Amino acid sequence: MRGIVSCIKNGSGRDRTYFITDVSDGFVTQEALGNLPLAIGRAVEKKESGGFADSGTEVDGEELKRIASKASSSLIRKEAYVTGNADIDRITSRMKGRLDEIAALIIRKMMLSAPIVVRFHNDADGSGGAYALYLSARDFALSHSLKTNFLWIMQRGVSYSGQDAESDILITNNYECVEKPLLVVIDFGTNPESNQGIGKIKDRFDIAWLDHHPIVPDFAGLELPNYVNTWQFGGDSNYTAGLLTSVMCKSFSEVDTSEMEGASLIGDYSDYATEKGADMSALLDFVTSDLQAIYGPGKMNVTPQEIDAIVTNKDRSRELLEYANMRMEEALDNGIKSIRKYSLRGANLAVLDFEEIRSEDSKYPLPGRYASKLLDRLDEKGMKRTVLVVSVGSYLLMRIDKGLCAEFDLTRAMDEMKNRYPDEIAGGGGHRCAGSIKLKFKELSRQMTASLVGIIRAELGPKEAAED
Ligand SMILES: [Mn+2]
Repeated sequence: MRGIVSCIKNGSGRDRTYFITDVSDGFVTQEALGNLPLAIGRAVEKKESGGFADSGTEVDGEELKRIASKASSSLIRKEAYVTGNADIDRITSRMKGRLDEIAALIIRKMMLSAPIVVRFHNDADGSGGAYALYLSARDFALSHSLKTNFLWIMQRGVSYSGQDAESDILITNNYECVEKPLLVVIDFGTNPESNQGIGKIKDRFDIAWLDHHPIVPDFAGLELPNYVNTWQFGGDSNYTAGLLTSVMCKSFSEVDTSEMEGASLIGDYSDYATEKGADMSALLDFVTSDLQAIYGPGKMNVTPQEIDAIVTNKDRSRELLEYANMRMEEALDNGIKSIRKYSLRGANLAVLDFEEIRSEDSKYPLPGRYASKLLDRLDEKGMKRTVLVVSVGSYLLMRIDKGLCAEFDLTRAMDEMKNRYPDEIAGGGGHRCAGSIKLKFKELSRQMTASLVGIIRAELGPKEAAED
């Protein structure tokens, strides 16, 4: 084999790992350990005795990138992925060109062993997308004999901060490659709070950003060449980031990711959700939120490799699912006991302080998913036509029964709150049936909950107070 050094990873001490790209015989990469004094772009020959020898020639880095670009474009699959849901497939066909470009970018980085940092939101949607990318990339790397350098980071916040950018620069500083590193962002960050992070990273990394959150004005990511958001293509948040990422992967891989697609739709309460992926969704929610319960104390990050180890172990995943369901049931029972109820004209209002019932050390269940489940549970218990307000930290989450939200639009209550309390409210968003308000300080929670309750009661008719 004759190859070119495309990437070098500097280990601790003096050890270096060389990633060698063979362009003569298809496009494969190899890993070689040792203290070869080689630089990027150096051509090497594989020795019969093993290892590599310097061939004494060099290849221009630009030339190598050009060859890799051509090779990656030629591997993009022409046909668009079809799910069978006409609405989804229509949006997919509009995005195909953009998704192909992102797919080509990802596989080019893989071909040159450049570091790829994947940051994904820690819910069923974000982690489902990351898991789909992991399986697709693993399959692609195996079938093309590539050595890749993926780094997976689970994102707890909703923005890509300056600190995130600094951390990504630091961890990829160990690599010296012919190509820039790649940052892949899945299911978060479409807001101006990400602008600082984007400013720091955009000249040092290529960036592929896959999201489905409503686009906020002044968000700097819109300028990025590989920012893709379903809202730009006539879609909305129902087309989830996990689905978007899975569909993008279909441009270079045929690996079945339908479970993750279904899980992402269920996890984000998409209108496109079916029964498909229900267990995967519950499992991903649990695995990504209560890391301590699964992996022991001090565990902060979870990678798709770890998710895969659980998913592919039937006994372990069944056991975890049962445990997760039991924990959810407990939290719902406690929630039902702790809510405050108000009767309105032809409707109900339920208010819950989630901090009171959620255990301190555990992040499970996630508040958004919990609020939706609690609303379903109230309905099952005969409390129909309910508006639910759940306060947690500096957030007020709202959910309305589907029948009732045809008559009462939650965005009206949110707008009213923003108008009345511009100094207290940092932001908010959602739609007719579900939404959230972010407060500037969590200490405002009680006062703002009371105001929101007042607005809803005024809107839906102040019946004789029947508080209990
Ligand atoms: Mn999402």
